[in-house]
Amino acid sequence: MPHEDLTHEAVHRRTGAVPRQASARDTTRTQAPGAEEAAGGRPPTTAGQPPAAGGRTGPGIVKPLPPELFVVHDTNAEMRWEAMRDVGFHVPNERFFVRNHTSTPIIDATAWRLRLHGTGLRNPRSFDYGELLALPAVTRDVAIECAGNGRSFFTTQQHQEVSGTPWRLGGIGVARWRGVPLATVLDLAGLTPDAVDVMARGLDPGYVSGGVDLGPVRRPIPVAKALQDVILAYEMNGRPLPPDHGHPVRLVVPSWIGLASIKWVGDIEVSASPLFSPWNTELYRMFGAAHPPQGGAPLTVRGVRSAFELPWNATLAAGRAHVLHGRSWSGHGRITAVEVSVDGGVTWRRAQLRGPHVVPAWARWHVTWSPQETGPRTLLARAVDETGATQPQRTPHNEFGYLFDAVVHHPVTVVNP
Ligand SMILES: Nc1nc2c(c(=O)[nH]1)N[C@H]1C(S)=C(S)[C@@H](COP(=O)(O)O)O[C@H]1N2
Ligand SMILES: [Mo]
Repeated sequence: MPHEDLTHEAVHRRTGAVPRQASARDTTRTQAPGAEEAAGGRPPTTAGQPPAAGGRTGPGIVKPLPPELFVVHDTNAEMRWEAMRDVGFHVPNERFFVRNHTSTPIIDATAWRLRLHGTGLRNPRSFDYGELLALPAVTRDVAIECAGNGRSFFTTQQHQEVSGTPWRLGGIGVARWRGVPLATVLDLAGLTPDAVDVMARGLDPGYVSGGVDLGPVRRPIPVAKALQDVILAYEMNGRPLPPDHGHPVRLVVPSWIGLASIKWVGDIEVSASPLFSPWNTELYRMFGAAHPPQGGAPLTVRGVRSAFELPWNATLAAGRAHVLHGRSWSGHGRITAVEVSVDGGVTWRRAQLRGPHVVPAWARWHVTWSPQETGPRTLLARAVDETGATQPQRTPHNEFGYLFDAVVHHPVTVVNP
């Protein structure tokens, strides 16, 4: 990409007006320098199954996806919220949602290298797995949530057309991540004062969209965020990262959209000029009538959301007390209050918050409900966080259906016991 283009785009990006098509075209040819090297000289194999007789392929996910725990959407697997009932604060690795642009690569940690390079480093260098594990580690409870979580409600609640995976609310999970602060490895690689962007690249197969290979999943984050709280994680809930969640090493970017938490990291580019990829120009930005004509700024912090730990269309017996459990979360700050309505939003009552609420994770709550009459009901939950951010009745439309934060209408049926 010629330098003038970069400068030009930098100006646009800072004003939230990255030209959509031009930038996508400019970046599609970008190769991941050293991606093969980073994989230890061998291209990783992937979990994508060979096409079956009917030409159908598997989702490219390694772990079992039992239908009582997951809803599979193409290459992705959504967690069923009822699977969190009677489960603790963390989502077990076997139940954690999977969002893959392509398929899970199988990477040999002993041959793996993490290569740091770019104009923002004085001392570009590599780390192998053992070197990374030997560095001082941190452990944090952090949610990873897809920017598209809740997307299906644009259609079902707001009767609007959007494109992308039709998640309900199961595109989120909280795990206890252990790894090395990204700041530590950037420091060891001689981060320069004029570095502005840090872009990790995945070792999964390139993402093909509309017949164009967009290359490996990658998306820059500003140096300030990279130094603040980002982790190069190698453990998830006390176990080595499972293949589907980024083995051997992934980024964990607290409070930001899940895309920023790049899995299967092979190299990290640190640049003294702004970096671009299709994932911060063409994708993961707001487009549509409610947004700037050139598109909104690349998405970062997630909004407020709430979910019941109940099946969709759950049945509940009349004349009994039911404890309705749920969780709420926000990328902006601590959840301070949750209200629940069992009559479609006519009346609301306070839910009881319980247990810890670590800011980049979620808060658990419950209310008791004794329905008397049988028939269909709509349950609603809405949360407020410490910044005053709450859940609106409607989310302004955007073409890709990102960041649906409106109150979700959860259907249940009250039946005779
Ligand atoms: N290399 C790579 N990293 C990736 C992705 C991907 O497809 N490839 N998907 C991203 C998206 S969109 C999300 S929401 C999260 C999902 O993380 P999980 O699959 O561990 O739940 O990973 C992110 N990191
Ligand atoms: Mo995502």
